[in-house]
Amino acid sequence: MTLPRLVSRLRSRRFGYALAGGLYLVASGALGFALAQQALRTVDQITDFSASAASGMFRFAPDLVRIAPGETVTFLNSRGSHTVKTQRGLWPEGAPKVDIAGRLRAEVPFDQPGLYGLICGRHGKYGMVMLVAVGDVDATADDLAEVDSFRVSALAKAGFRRLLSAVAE
Ligand SMILES: [Cu+2]
Repeated sequence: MTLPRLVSRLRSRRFGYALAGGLYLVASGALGFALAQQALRTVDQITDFSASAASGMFRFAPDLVRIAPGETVTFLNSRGSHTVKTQRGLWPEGAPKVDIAGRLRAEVPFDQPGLYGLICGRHGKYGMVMLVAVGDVDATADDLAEVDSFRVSALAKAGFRRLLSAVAE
């Protein structure tokens, strides 16, 4: 083998490694992003007896999810005591209601833009509520005022006000 040919072969191998390394980084980055996005859309229902307050003992994690229309949220652990239910008064008109109970995993597509309030049937009284914001929506002062009329506990109202404030204009 001539020297120039050897050099060119080494070069191409090095280039090959670099290319493979680059592709690996891109692929793992894309996978990491996809997993992170999926994690953001997975809501766990938590019972944590080490929490100091009841509102922390029973909670949705995360309790605020922002997604694009048509995306799906996966709800985990609606078995046993936790449920996931539509909060009347905080739901886009005509959007299908959510009522999850007795399921380890439930996938819910949210097609219509808007603000979706969800409450645990058992622990809503302790403030176990959450909000799904679909599309480019912000809560208005009217949305916040509307919370007063909800037939839920003071802790649940406080939870909805906190979540709506977080997505306020
Ligand atoms: Cu619950």
